[in-house]
Amino acid sequence: MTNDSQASELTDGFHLVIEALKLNGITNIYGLPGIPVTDLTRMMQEEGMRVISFRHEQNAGNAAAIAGFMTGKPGVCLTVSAPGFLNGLTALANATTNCFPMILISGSSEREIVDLQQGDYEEMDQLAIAKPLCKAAFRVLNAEDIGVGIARAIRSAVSGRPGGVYLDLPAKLFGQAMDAAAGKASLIKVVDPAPRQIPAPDAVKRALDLLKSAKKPLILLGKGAAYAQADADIKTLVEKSGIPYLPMSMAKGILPDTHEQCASAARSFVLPEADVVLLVGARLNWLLSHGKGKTWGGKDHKNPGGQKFIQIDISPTEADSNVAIDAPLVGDIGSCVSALLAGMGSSWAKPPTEWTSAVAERKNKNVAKMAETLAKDPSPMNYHSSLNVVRDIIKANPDAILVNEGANALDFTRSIVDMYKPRKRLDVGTWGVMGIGMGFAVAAAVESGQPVIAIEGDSAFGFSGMEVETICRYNLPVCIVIMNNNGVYRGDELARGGSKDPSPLVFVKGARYDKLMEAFGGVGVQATTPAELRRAMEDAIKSRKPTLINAVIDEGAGTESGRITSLNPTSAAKKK
Ligand code: OXT
Ligand code: ADP
Ligand code: MG
Repeated sequence: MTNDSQASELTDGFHLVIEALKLNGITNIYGLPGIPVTDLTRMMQEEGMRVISFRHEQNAGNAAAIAGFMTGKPGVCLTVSAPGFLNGLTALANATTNCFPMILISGSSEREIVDLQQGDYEEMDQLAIAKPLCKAAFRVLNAEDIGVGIARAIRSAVSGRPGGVYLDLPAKLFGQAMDAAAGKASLIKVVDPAPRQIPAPDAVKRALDLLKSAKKPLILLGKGAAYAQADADIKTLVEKSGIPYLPMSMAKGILPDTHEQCASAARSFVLPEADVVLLVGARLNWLLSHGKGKTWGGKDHKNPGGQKFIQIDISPTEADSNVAIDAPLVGDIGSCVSALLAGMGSSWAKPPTEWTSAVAERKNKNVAKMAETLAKDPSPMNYHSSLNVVRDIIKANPDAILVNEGANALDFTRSIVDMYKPRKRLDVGTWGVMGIGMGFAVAAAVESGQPVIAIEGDSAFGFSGMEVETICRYNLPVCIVIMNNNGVYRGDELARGGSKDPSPLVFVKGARYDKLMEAFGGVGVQATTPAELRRAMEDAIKSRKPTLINAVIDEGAGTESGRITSLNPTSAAKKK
């Protein structure tokens, strides 16, 4: 046989990347094309992948990250080199901070030119820059290593504590040819990418003994509990134990917020009063005042309140990061919760009624107070009267996904709008970052097919607003409601020092964000009353047409930084 007759079929880097992703069930790509990945996006589409092309990489990255949170599979963002890569990096870092599994795949310039700093097109040592901002970072130089590179990226993103992973693919890799059969054989289908981690029996016993000893126990559910998709067992744990529970923002809906054991409306009562707190996928970071200080009944911000903590977390080093954890339970939430359930047996004693009645009393008082405020109909609308409408719409459409960002627009929505199902509330998360809105909304619609309602502060919306074109282009069932108060926190602030410029905190008054949606063929509505808002939201849900409602809010209704005013340095200094 001559060499010619043996000529084998060839494949290349482009196709190996595509096949490796598809082999691992990854079919949605969030990205932005350009050198050197333009053809990759075309070929991905040709090969049956869904490529969602954005207007800015940060939004594509946020979309990938939240797709990871929603599905438990890594969301993939694809960017061009240097500037595109950097635009995607904020989302990668945010994914890592929030424990969302995501892979940022970026094209890059040629190693030999970058390393000698000879000024290549979009030259940058991307791998080195990404490393401190993600769980793991890899570069693939040879086509035969693509399978390993993608397998390592997937495993790193979803195993243990989930997070962001960077995968660097230099331009030259894509065109590299190799024997097709050898190429196929080099790909890896990752087996058991997020292995269960079973907690040790003695740790389970320690946790149960502590929980049993409690007079005023509390369960705190975090977004790790939502991510873990152990919804049925978590519900059983809460109900079987009879313990009041408090959901963190993105854990709302694991059990319906209307559940009788939900203590959201008694938050500032239960935290300092509880004696034993079971943390399920929630960190004692700033959102929980680091487990100490007045929030927990401590004397001042340096002192804990004397609670004992049980912490379920997949990361063994999370325990003791802020205060002592008396019973760490290391493992995946599904396995830990089912081990607790098994250990509780059939005769678990519910908490003393003095405790559950006290919680119920405080809760009912706050719920009644809230109902009174929600019933008011001021003109102009305020956060309460407009969000009362959103509350009804979500109640009627519990499968809809709620995306939420802003300061007042965030905090009021969290406390006013009840959630009924898990992983339906997606928001600014651990960093309180603005700019997640449209990326999250796009991915939520793409991944779930459900209607998406994005409640956006007018400032928050500005960070990703251009993606309304993306929403229209893909005809996604997204209804954006801009809580338009003409500014950051408030719209009524005046300039200082006799300046002719506006205050740094205000925007153009009476802006018509609805026109922005109309520019791309979507539905734009101006709403100045709750009735107008309700009609527009109902139409949007029914029609599934991209819709933007400019909800005009009293520009003086908000407070500085919403509920976290005390974190501003001037307020913090005053308190000392
Ligand atoms: O118990 P009490 O009495 O205390 O009452 C509580 C509950 O019991 C009660 N409650 C209820 N009552 C009755 N019924 C029910 N169902 C119920 N549920 C609750 O309500 C209260 C409050 O409850 P909550 O919310 O649970 O409790 P609390 O004490 O607030 O919880 C504490 C926290 C810390 C857990 C919570 O506050 C929280 O999760 N906060 C998150 C805050 C956050 O992340 N904020 C976003 C960042 S702010 C700032 O940084 C902004 N920036 C700067 C910037 C950022 N972030 N990013 C980037 C990239 N660049 C710049 C900017 C630019 S915000 C912002 C824009 C702001 O302007 P916008 O126009 O967008 O928005 P507007 O403000 O609307 O103008
Ligand atoms: P929240 O902001 O809602 O309080 P955090 O992001 O602070 O939540 O905490 C989430 C925690 O959940 C992280 O410490 C993370 O390690 C943990 N976690 C995520 N997924 C799992 C899982 N499957 N099993 C156990 N712990 C998990
Ligand atoms: Mg605003």
